Amino acid sequence: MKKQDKQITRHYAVCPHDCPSTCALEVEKIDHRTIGRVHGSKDNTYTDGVICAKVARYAERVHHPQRLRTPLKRVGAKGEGLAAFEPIGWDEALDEVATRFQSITDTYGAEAVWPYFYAGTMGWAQRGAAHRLRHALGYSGQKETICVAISNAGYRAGVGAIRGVDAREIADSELIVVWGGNPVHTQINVMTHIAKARRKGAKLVVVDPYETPTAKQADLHLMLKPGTDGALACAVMHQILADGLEDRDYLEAYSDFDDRIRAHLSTRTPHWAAGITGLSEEQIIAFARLYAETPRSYIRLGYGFSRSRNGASNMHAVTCLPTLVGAWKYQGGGALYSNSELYRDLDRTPLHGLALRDPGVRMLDMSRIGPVLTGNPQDLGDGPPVKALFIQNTNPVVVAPESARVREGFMRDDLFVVVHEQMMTETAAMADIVLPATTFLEHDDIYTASGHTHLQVSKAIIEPFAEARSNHWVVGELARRLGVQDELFEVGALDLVDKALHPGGLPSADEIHQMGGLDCSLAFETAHFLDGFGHADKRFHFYADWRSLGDHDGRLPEMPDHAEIIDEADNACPYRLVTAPARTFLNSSFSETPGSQKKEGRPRLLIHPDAAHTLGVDEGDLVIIGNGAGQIRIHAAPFTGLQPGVVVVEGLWPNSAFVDGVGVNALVSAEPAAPAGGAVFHDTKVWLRRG
Ligand SMILES: Nc1nc2c(c(=O)[nH]1)N[C@H]1C(S)=C(S)[C@@H](COP(=O)(O)OP(=O)(O)OC[C@H]3O[C@@H](n4cnc5c(=O)[nH]c(N)nc54)[C@H](O)[C@@H]3O)O[C@H]1N2
Ligand SMILES: Nc1nc2c(c(=O)[nH]1)N[C@H]1C(S)=C(S)[C@@H](COP(=O)(O)OP(=O)(O)OC[C@H]3O[C@@H](n4cnc5c(=O)[nH]c(N)nc54)[C@H](O)[C@@H]3O)O[C@H]1N2
Ligand code: SF4
Ligand SMILES: [Mo]
Repeated sequence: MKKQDKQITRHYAVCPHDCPSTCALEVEKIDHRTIGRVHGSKDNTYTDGVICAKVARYAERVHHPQRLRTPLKRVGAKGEGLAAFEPIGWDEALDEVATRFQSITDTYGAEAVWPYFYAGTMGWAQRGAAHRLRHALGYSGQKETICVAISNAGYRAGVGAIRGVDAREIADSELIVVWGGNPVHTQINVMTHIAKARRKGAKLVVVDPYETPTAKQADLHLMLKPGTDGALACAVMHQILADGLEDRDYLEAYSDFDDRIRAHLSTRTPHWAAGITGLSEEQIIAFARLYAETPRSYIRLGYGFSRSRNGASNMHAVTCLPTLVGAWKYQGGGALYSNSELYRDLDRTPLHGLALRDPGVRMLDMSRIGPVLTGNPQDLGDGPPVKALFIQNTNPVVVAPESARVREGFMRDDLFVVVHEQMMTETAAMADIVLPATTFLEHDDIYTASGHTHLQVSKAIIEPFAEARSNHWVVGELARRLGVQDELFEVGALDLVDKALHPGGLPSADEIHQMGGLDCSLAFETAHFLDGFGHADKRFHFYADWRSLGDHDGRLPEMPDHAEIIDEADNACPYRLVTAPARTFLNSSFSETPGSQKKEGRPRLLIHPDAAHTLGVDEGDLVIIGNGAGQIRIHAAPFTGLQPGVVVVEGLWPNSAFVDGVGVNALVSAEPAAPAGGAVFHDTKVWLRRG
């Protein structure tokens, strides 16, 4: 044993990234500033000792030579990176931010300031910091549409609540259907539990437009066209009804299924769906029979398949399946999309500063940050233009749709931008003031999980790097300078967490930390909806009430169906583009770490060999991908695992990683999906040309 190894201690922590797995971690601490390897905790029955490779080598990220060390003020041009900035002190930085926010408020009104955050950390105290500042000062609101708005609406339409069957039950399933998600990339722990079931003989079906590493492992891969899951689900239901395999007693007791739905589905044949999905009738029928004849069937619903204009309707159609066959009744049966409503007892009021909120303040759609910053009147409503941005935990210059417009907005000379970050991201490079942020290893927080059932508290393991400070601290300092007097800004992060735990009778933050997490799983009856679904009538709804979920234009079909509102390929744009998550990035995070860069290589266009042949391109040749919104250049990677009309770019790479410095979100539309907004990252028609 090396001398140094003796000093290594192991500490419990929680992965803060926007990943449904929210893993319980064991972090090797080398000294008060340094970590070693990160491991999955064996004590947490969902994590079960397994984590992804990118977080296992977190030392690469937390000790990255380019971590931001001090506050910075931009003295050079926007977008040029570190060289355009000079270090300043915290007081000078915070004073300047407060002065500018105040003068903008005095001139244009408080709504001209827009705190903008997302999912860099999922911890409630740090992530909610921007909300607390917003509500205390009447700054513009943020419609949170970039990730779960579409999928939440689709799941709620049928089930009536955002929770599902405990994923640990997958071990007892006989059939697992991974629908529209790629857990090998995006939440590895699902695969751990699937492996347990498969050792007992369970089958795996994957529904995905390309042959992902998850699909590679499947017994059956349904490689459909993007945006056509509603058609597939309807044809499966058609076949189940035609074969008489539906659970009539269950439907009667637990749903609003009736003859009108039956008659509607009788027209949604496998032949009809084959034409829409590009699958064969035989595949659809085989899947329908396998599904209906396996009682313990568990559908793990991904987010991916909801990121289309018709995504909510597709999500709803798929949730009808376990209801039609009564799979919800069985151990290891039913479905899970997200458990985010399991943690009802955690009080959001202090975490988001809701008691300070003025409901009259305007809301701006975060997915439309491009149109918002470029002054689109429909987006701004009757409020002022956005004159200042305060950004924490997100990298919109890379991750948001219509990135050319996002960039144009950030380039405005009259926009004052503050970015609180760990790294010099492409968003930070556009800022006037950059503030250095701590990582989860340097601050405290509480985490809920969408993929499992534990509430967890994580505490700092090492000292803050250089002058890095937490979101909570920064917001507290700004609030004080802006004259806010409220204890939410004065207490420590875990005191704030305690304020959220106490009203619901939950243990304290310290206690939850000591326990290594609190399992909030529900009793079988409730988790499986045997005591009723989430709607007032306690039934599952085959009839979706989209209006109540925000669809005032009637864009979505009431019954499960294929809604023809996607960006359908045509002569001018004959291909459909999917921009799926890469395995060793997490959204735009980790694209700076050497391990991830080595694994991912460079941005690649996955394209069917026949399509590549038509274009006259081979492996490594340049291709231009374009549509009405813009064009990008990228290297081709011919790949047989997709339909010839579909192409895939995995990411999220920085825009600068692309040949012309223009990234994939330049092609993605910011048109809000029905019923209530949401970014349509996988719903894009494009043309291709040899580059
Ligand atoms: N490694 C890694 N992990 C991540 C992330 C990451 O970027 N990288 N992102 C994190 C975040 S923020 C989230 S929200 C989750 C998302 O996790 P997932 O639930 O996996 O959803 P997505 O990652 O959006 O999409 C995954 C899959 O959806 C497929 N897909 C796209 N369109 C369709 C469609 O129309 N129908 C069907 N059936 N499938 C479709 C894509 O081909 C892709 O394989 O993952 C988290 N985990
Ligand atoms: N083309 C395409 N675009 C997508 C997607 C896709 O599938 N395809 N997925 C979309 C989805 S699902 C999502 S959720 C969004 C997510 O997009 P983002 O929310 O931007 O996600 P990240 O890139 O993981 O995190 C952003 C930044 O947060 C910083 N950060 C982490 N922790 C902290 C902290 O404690 N404090 C501060 N101040 N900063 C911190 C990180 O350094 C990182 O640069 O991207 C979306 N964009
Ligand atoms: S990114 Fe996801 S899989 Fe990886 S450690 Fe974090 S929660 Fe676990
Ligand atoms: Mo997300």
